[in-house]
Amino acid sequence: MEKIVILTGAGISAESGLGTFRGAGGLWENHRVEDVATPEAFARDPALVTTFYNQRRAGAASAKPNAAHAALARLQAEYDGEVVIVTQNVDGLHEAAGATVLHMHGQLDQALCAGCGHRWPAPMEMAVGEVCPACKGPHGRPDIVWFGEMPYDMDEIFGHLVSCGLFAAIGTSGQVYPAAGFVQEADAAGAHTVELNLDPSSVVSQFAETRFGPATQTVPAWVAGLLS
Ligand code: BV8
Repeated sequence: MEKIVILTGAGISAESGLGTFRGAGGLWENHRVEDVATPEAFARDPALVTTFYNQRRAGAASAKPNAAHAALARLQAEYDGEVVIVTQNVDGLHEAAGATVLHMHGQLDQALCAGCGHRWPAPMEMAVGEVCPACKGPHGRPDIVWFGEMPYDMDEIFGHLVSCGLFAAIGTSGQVYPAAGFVQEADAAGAHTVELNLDPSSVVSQFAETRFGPATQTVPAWVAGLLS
């Protein structure tokens, strides 16, 4: 069966209680996320950025996967072809539902050493100047891809986009690149494209099919159709 590639965004975790970036909750303590999620912000005010991620990590740790995460894990388990899930989200809800995902923007429960590149499980509360367990330098940072930084796994992701038969984007506003450009790649490779969203994204016109509504309703129905 044809390979399915699925891109998820903050909207799939909204019904698990985690805020989205550009909805009403798109601000954090009156900061635009774009202004906090940058290497410049971290260099300028490491305490502000460290607190931002400590709060996000605590929120994500207490959140539970919802029916949409569960439906995608079911699709991966039962579909008799490859199902590749690429998430822009930094929470661990896809894994908690039993799915395997590519975290193109990193993940909250991982720490990265800006000095030696070592990665380790992030403590719930990271300190400014978190000591790296490998090089012992005070260079620990959240293992998150900030604006202006190169997302992870891009070669692997593009390899999937050009060889899939079906591409779906779920709960993403289509405002951040390169993720927002994935639909164009898949479409150019001849895949069928579908957007599942609460509201139309900025790139909705590039999708062959759209399904509107909350992810906990649209995703299980979509998966049931694929598996029937
Ligand atoms: C890169 C981690 C190049 C952080 C994130 C001008 C200046 C500078 C840069 C740029 C520029 N123009 C373009 C760029 C590039 C930039 C970019 O695209 N900027 C935008 C703002 C214009 N991109 C980058 O910088 C990327 N890197 O380009 O590198 C490069 C090249 C060579 C060498 C080096 C570098 C890196 C971008 C990654 C940034 N990190 N996340 C963190 O999480 O703290 S981005 C962050 O926002 C998220 O991860 C996500 O990816 C992104 C978008 O958010 P969404 O997931 O779409 O969520 P959003 O709130 O926007 O939308 C929610 C959606 O859900 C809505 O559609 C809503 O309707 C829907 N929804 C809500 N509830 C529900 C629902 N749907 C269903 N059910 C519901 N219940």
